[in-house]
Amino acid sequence: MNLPVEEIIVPLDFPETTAKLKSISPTAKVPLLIWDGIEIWESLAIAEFIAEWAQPGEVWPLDAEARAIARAVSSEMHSGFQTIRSMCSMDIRARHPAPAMTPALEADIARLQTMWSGLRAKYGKGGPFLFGAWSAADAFYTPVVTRFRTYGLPLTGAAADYAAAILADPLFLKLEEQAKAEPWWISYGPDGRSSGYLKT
Ligand SMILES: N[C@@H](CCC(=O)N[C@@H](CS)C(=O)NCC(=O)O)C(=O)O
Repeated sequence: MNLPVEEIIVPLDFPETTAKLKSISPTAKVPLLIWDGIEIWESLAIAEFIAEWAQPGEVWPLDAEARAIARAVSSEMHSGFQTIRSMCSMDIRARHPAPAMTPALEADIARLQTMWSGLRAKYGKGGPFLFGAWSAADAFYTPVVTRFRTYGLPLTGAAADYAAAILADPLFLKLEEQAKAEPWWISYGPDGRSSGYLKT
């Protein structure tokens, strides 16, 4: 699609982060898309806004059933998976030991295993992504895939193949390069989060 966008990156977890976010975003959170003076917050709303401009099939699957399911699993991500999100913060370039397994974390992992393998089996014939060709559902699940790698969490079969396909995708590899080039570090420990700039 190659939309002409300019990125403003706000490093999270610094003392000045909230003030910076408040100065550009009504919710003091990212992502936020500003397009022709319209401010759109919330990742799902951003995906829908872009889908209205894109060619059919570029953002959501072409098939009506697959499109409805893609929206359902994207909403499920948007509002759920609180345990894996809070216990395994996204950190593309780091590798951490897996946190101690709890029933809630186990349940998140089991649901992702079942969802990804089920979608691949039912809708995945035309390519390596959840609905075959890339869709916004993959954008919602890419951060989750990276958590499986960062924390060495278990995945098997078609779900593991899906995660591998995401991590080998050229667009993800570009994102990973950008993450590796970030000049700051963030650490999550028992005493909370700390951050700083790497020495050059
Ligand atoms: N429901 C929102 C969630 C936005 C959100 O929680 N963003 C986090 C980063 S993933 C954030 O900006 N946090 C601000 C902070 O940690 O100071 C969406 O999907 O867009």
